[in-house]
Amino acid sequence: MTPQPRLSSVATTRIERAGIDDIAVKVHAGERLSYDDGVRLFNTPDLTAVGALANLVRERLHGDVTYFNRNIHINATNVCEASCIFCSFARLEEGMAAAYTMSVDEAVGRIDALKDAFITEVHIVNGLHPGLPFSYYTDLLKALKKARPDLHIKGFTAVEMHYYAEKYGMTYEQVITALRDAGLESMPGGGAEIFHDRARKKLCHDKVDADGWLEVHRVAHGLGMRTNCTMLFGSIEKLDERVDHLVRLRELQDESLAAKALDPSLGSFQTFIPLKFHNENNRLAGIAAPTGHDALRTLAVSRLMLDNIPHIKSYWIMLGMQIAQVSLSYGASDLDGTVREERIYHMAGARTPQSLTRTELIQLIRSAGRIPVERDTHYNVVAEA
Ligand code: V47
Repeated sequence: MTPQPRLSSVATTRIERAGIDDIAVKVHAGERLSYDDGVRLFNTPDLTAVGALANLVRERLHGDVTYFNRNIHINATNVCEASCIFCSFARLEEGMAAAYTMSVDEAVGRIDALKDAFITEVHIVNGLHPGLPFSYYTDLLKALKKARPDLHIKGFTAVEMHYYAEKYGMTYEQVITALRDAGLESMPGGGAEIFHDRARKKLCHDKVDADGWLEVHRVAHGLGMRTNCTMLFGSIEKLDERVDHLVRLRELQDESLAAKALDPSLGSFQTFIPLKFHNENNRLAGIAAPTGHDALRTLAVSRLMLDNIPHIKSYWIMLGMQIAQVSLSYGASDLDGTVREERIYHMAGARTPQSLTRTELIQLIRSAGRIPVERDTHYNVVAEA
C-alpha cells in the first residue's frame, strides 16, 4: 500500500500556532471544509501553514505528478459587446484600433503553420461579436477538425454559449449540441470571474450572471461534456466573495458527480484555474496587481475547498514561471501547456513568454521536485517525461 502523505512536525507546529488545527483535523479525516473554514483560511496570517495543508491534499490525490499538455490558443475575434472593466483584450467594434476577426481560413492557417510541432489541443475563446452568424463558429470548428482530426478542441466559454443562445434564439442545449456536432469536445472555464452579485455587477454587469454561467456548465455536463472552471481573483472582490465562488462551484460539481455516478457517460468539472488579475490597459489599471503571496494562498485554499474537483491548475502564463513552480507545493497539480499565441494576458501586461517548449516545461516541473507527466485534455497520459 502507498504510504499516505503526512505533515512534517514543523508544519504541524505552524498549523497549531496559526490556530487552524481544527481545520487540519478535518483535512486529515477527508472531511469537507465549510464556508467559514474557507474564510478563515484566507485570513490566517501564516501562508506556510495553509500551504502545507493544501500540499497534503495535493499529494494524497496526485503524489508528485504534475501534468502539462501541448496546446495552442486561438482567439478568432476580439470584437466584444460586453464591457468587462478588467478586460484588456476586447474591442467594442470592428474598425477600432487593434480590433480583429480572423477568417476561418486564417484561423486554420494558425494550426497549419504548426504542422511539424506536436500539439494535442486547441483552446478557443472569442469575444461576443455582434455581427457574426452562428455558422461562423460551426464552420470554424469543422474546418479545424478537417485540417487536424487528431486535435482535441476545447473551446467557447459559458459566456459565449449564453450569448449565442440569446442572440440566435437557441437553448443552451441546442448551442452546445450544435458546437459539439461541429467538433467541440470540451469547454474551458473562462468567464466565471466572481459569482457574487456585488462584485460581478461591478466587474461585468452586461454579461451572463452567475446562475447562467453555472447553468451552461450544468447542461454541458448533462450532455456528457467535461469542462473546466475558473475564478478571477485580486481585483475588487472581497475574500469572502472568493469563498462564496468556490462553494458554488463545489455545489454544482456535487450535482454533476451524483448524476455521473448513475450514468458514467456524463460530464463534470476536471480542473479549477484561479486567474490572477492583471492590471494593464484596462479600466482597473489603478488597482495594484495581486502579490505572489495572494496567488499561492488562493491556489492553496482552492485545493482545500474544492474537494470534488480533481485538478488545480497553475496557469504559468498569468502567474509567472517562479510562482507557478512554487505553487506545485501549494496545491497545484497542473501547469497548463506550451500555449503559443496567448493574447488575453499579454494584452493585460503579462511579462511571461508567449510559449514554453516541452523541454522547458519539464525542467520547470523537475526543478520544483515534481514528476512531469504529459497529458491530453482529458488527463490521459500521453507520455511520462
Ligand atoms: O474569462 C481576462 C480572464 C479568462 C483578465 O479552462 C483576466 O483550461 C486576469 O479562462 N486579468 C480567459 N484575468 C482565460 C481562461 C483560461 C485560461 C487558461 C486555461 C483555461 C482552461 C481557461 O481570463 C477570462 C477572464 O476571466 N481575464 N482579462 C485580466 N486583465
